[in-house]
Amino acid sequence: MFKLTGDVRPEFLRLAGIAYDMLELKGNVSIDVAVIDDEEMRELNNLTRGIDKATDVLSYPAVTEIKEFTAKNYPDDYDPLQDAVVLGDIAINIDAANRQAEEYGTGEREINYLFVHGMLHVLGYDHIEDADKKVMREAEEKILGAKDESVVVAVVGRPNAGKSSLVNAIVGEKVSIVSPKPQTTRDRITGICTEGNKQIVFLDTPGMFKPRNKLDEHMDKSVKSSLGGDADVIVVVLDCTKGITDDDIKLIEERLKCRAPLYVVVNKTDLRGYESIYPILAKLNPYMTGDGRVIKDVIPTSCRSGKNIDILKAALKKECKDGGFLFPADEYTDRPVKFIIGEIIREKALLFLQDEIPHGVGVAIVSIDEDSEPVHITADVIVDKQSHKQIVIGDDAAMIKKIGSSARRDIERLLDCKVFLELFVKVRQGWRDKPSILHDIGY
Ligand SMILES: Nc1nc2c(ncn2[C@@H]2O[C@H](COP(=O)(O)OP(=O)(O)OP(=O)(O)O)[C@@H](O)[C@H]2O)c(=O)[nH]1
Ligand SMILES: [Mg+2]
Repeated sequence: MFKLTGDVRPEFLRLAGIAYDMLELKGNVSIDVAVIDDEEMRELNNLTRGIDKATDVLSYPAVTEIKEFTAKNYPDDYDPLQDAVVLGDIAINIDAANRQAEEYGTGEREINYLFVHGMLHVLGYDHIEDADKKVMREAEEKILGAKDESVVVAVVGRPNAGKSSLVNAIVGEKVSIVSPKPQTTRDRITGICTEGNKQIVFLDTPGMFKPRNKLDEHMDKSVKSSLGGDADVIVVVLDCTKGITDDDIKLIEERLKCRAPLYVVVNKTDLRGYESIYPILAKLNPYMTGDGRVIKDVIPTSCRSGKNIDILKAALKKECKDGGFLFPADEYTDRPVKFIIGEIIREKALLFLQDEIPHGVGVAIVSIDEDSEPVHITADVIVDKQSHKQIVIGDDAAMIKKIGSSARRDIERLLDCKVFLELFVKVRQGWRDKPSILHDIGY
């Protein structure tokens, strides 16, 4: 991923992202950008090059060789705070950009051009020889002319395989809650990853299972609608510690009948290592070669260590098609904040309650007072039975306090402000079968 520091503009980030994909860079990189005026540029030229001139752009490359950008490959240029290899600095002269704009178009376009020009210098491009100049010019035009593209990806698979973890890992934000319990995800959640001119829209779905009540039916419908053709690409997630079942094979066979390219992710490789993948590959083999529609790629991953997540991301970026973005570039989910807050509280309840109340907890946000300081949030934690209420509250209210304070920390990170979270435990018998309660809690 391409990071920027200094005078960061959204368009610079977009252009850097396009260059990153175009040049097929690997690992995290960063450039520091300064947007300065004539006077500052003259000073900088005097100081660093002994020239008394206000030029339009200056680049200071830090690395000379391009290989995978890891801390190991670049021990001197790796910045742990950014988790990126610092490629160098660029200074852009805004006065020069405005002067040149009269000749080349708008000032905005000229600033972007200067950014791309400077960035390519930092990446080793040059225009001393005519041949190099042509190559650099072509790269500049390709980057500046790239159009926005997107793809919709349905993530499916058995409960607990790591679908939500995978979506969160690629999006880089927690859009979908994760727990060691199967059927953590109850609804279809959209996670959005935008980098450069590519936008990947994930539909994270509940794991497949047989419905027992109205909530289950709702979850089942969410899966079916993602499978029903509104996705451009399907990613089937398997858990390498569980192997591959007949249900998984059936799902793969079904999906291969459709037009959407199919990827298989074999997750949790940190737990078992690659040897556990071979039996899975052996079973998948018939679906990986042949004349008809086949699995496009099988990618072993670990959401825990981050292994190969970038490979999957790069593959999905290649699936993006013309037609612009589906969501604004700075959004990472289509879910309202209220829903995510409820989900965070539910995640903590699932986490701390172990198996005492299997899936019996629902969360309804009663109010969010953004005018108060800290922001005051009130929520109901809904359980099925009176006996469950006591378990959720715990001795001396220890359990509900634990759920509350852990949820509060995550919510504060999400909202980027201090939060006062008040939780009430309520008994609503058979709530999973009551449409009105399901509606209240956002399903
Ligand atoms: N060790 C390890 N654990 C993982 C990995 N990916 C996910 N997990 C864990 O597996 C459990 C299930 O992960 P989820 O992302 O909630 O799985 P899911 O497929 O979305 O599950 P449902 O929503 O219930 O269908 C959680 O405890 C995760 O922390 C991984 O790569 N390695
Ligand atoms: Mg999930």
